[in-house]
Amino acid sequence: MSNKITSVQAMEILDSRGNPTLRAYVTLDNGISASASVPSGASTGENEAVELRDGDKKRYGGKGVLRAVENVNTVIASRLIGHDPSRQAEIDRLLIELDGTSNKSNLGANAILGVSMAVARAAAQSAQIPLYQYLGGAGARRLPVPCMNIVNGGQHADNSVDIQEFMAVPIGAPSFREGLRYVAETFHTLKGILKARGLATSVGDEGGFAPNFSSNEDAIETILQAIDKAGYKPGEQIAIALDSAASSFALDRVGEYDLKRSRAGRKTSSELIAMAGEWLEKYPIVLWEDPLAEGDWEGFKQFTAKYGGKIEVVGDDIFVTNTKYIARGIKEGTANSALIKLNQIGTVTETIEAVRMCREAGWRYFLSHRSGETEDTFLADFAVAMDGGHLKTGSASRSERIAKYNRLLEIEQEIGKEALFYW
Ligand code: 2PG
Ligand code: MG
Repeated sequence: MSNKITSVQAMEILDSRGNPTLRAYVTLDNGISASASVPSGASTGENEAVELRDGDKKRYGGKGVLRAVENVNTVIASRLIGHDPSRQAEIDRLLIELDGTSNKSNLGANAILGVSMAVARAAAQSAQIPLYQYLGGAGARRLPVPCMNIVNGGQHADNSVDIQEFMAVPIGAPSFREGLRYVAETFHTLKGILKARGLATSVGDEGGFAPNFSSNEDAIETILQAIDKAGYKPGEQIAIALDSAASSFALDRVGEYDLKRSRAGRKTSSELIAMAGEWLEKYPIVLWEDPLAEGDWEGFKQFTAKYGGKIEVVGDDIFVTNTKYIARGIKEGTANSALIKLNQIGTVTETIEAVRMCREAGWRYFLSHRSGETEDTFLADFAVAMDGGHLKTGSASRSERIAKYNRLLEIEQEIGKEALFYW
């Protein structure tokens, strides 16, 4: 029996940085009601779908989202009422048409995505199946390897580190639960090492430590030390993944960079690529996201030609979860994987399309949170549904990150013996 949407509403809430974001509510004629909250990035790609902000400096420094809330309560609500929530693709198409722009700047990607996710949740609840199964089908049983961001730098911290994210990846763990334990223990051990060195143990936006290391390499070497001290074999049980977020240290001229924070100086794309080669020789790195900036398609291509046979090369800012840019990347050999963030593109259906494109090209795809998050756990279910085998959702601190890990533990328990987990 099909159900109908009877109400669509939104409100302004706060994200993990204390900035306003949008929560949407969808109610059905069978009494079911579901909500979803939208995350927000700091190191955003230029071509991301547009978050609609009020710009009224008297409220939250202009970051309020009351206009986006209003768009949900009026235009969006009147268009969706009466529709069947299980027709996700149709609903997302209506939302895209209603907005009428290519980057969702009219109604706001925050307004559109909140509703799109809440619709999926309401439909799953109506079908009485968990969200990961509703979106992923009966075969959805692979838990993602948690790439835990235990050191934060770049735009996510005020420290001496240029690379934005240093992740510990439990490649040798037998299950999600054990993998999470491996990297959480490494996080705690790292804290002890930092303390002993007199370095700060306060955390950055994604919950990783953010001390002033003497260099980017020092951060990696200290993490390797922590892995070892926690009782794990670096490279065998726990490997390293990096997100350079290189757009954040790129100069205006494409192909030129300045590693200012660590005082490593200016570098060209070729020099950055050569430096990466040295690190790949020395350190057990299995994945490298945004090693070059979003405009540096040529540098990306060279990086992938050199190292793509050995590691996963992920494009984030350069592809922005948009099939238009992913298609170009596939054609040009720009990377071999795409980062997937729901709010970069703005609807559930378009995000699934991006995943499908990667899969069909034999690429990997890496599911991701944003640096500004909420307690919403949609991402956890979505990662299992998309069957990508890995995700990043922050460190072993800050409840907005832990909420996703806890939901994944729950899903693993629910799937039971049938659960799969492998790198
Ligand atoms: C990234 C993300 C998430 P932000 O660069 O991959 O870690 O950061 O949400 O700030 O864009
Ligand atoms: Mg990134």
